[in-house]
Parts: sequence; structure tokens; C-alpha cells
Amino acid sequence: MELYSFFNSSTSQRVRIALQLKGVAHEYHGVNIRAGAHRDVYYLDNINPAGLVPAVVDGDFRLGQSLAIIDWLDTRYPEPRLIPVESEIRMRVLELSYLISCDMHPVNNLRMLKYLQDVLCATPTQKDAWYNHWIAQGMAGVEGLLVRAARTLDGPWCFGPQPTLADCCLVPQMSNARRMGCDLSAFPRSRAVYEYASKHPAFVAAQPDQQPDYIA
Ligand SMILES: N[C@@H](CCC(=O)N[C@@H](CS)C(=O)NCC(=O)O)C(=O)O
Repeated sequence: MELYSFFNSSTSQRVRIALQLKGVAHEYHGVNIRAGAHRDVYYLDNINPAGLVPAVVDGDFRLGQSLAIIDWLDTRYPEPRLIPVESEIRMRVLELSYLISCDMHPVNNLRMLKYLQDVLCATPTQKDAWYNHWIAQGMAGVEGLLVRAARTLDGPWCFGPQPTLADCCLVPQMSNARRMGCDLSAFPRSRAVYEYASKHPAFVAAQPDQQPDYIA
């Protein structure tokens, strides 16, 4: 299997975590989205017509969208399962994962920030204010869901004793927020999960500075 990824792409990091947790061997291809490599004709024609990372290639099979990739990995490599089968916990995991991936991540994505800066002429201060605003609003929702879950589920992860898709989404999103200097002090349950997960070998191996295309 081949993974197309950029070292500090949080969506790529979600898939890297899943691959590490499942112990799936893969060949890593760095796609420098800062330099526009995700818009190269070769990449669009042969890897991901959406012009985004991550993407996986397995023989003739090609797939983009981090959540779809992790769902596919769960089908192909069921242990450990990252999207639980049991109905209630499955819905909780998906609820939090969608909050991060559908509501939080898209508004602070690279192309959004570039549009703010290059087309709408936002100043660095305005761009930072935009970023911080959506992180604070999204994280308040994440924290609420995690606090509610912790009333009935024991364990250090988002939803109990095992990592799930929710942790694959939470950790990269919080890493990005920290890198951008966002204040996360109002979200203690999220921080506790983040601190715990960040020490797990699979999460460590998936970190940006562990990737072959890392740029300091
Ligand atoms: N919903 C997609 C989002 C993918 C995405 O936006 N990836 C970012 C990197 S984190 C990207 O390729 N950005 C390029 C750009 O914004 O131009 C997923 O989960 O895979």
C-alpha cells in the first residue's frame, strides 16, 4: 500500500495514526502542498482528482478522504477496530469525528487561509483571529462531547479504554491548534486525552517530525 501524505497535514496524520495502530506496512510519498504538488497534473490524474492529501493507492485501487480511508482500513484490517460496530459508541465516535473533520478542519485549511490572505487581503492578525475563533468554537463542542462521554465511559481515550477514529481526528487537530498558538486551557478533558494519546507509540510514529518529508 502507498500513502500520499504531507508531514504537517492533519488529515494525513489521521491516516498515519490508523496505519500505525493497525501495523499496516506502507510506502510513504510526501506531497508538498506548500509548493502546490497536490495540484500537479500527475497527482490529479493518477492519485487524487480532488487535489488533496491524504490518498492511498493499493494496486488499482485509489482512495482519498481521510475518514473514508480509515473506514476502508477498518474493513481490510479489522484489528484494532477504529470505528466501533456497536451502535451507541459508533454514533458517538462518528459524531465527534465529523465535528472535527466536517465543521472545524475545513474552515482553517491551507486553501482557506491562502484565500483569506491572497484574495481577501486579510492581514496576519486577521488571519490569526479567524483561525483562533473557529478553533475555540469547535473545541468547545469537542470538550462538551468528551465530558458527556466521560460520565458513562471509563478510559483515557475519547471514548473509553481503546483508541478510535475520534482520537485519530482529535490529536492532529489539537497539535495544529497548539502550533498556531491557540489557547486550549478551557478544554481540560480534551487536553488530557491529547496528552495521553501523544505518548502512545502509534501516535508518536505518526507525528509530523517523524515523517520522511518533514521540513523543520
Ligand atoms: N476532507 C478531506 C480534507 C483533505 C484536506 O483538506 N487536506 C489538506 C491538508 S490537511 C490539503 O490537501 N490541503 C491542500 C489545500 O488546501 O490546498 C480529508 O479528510 O481527507
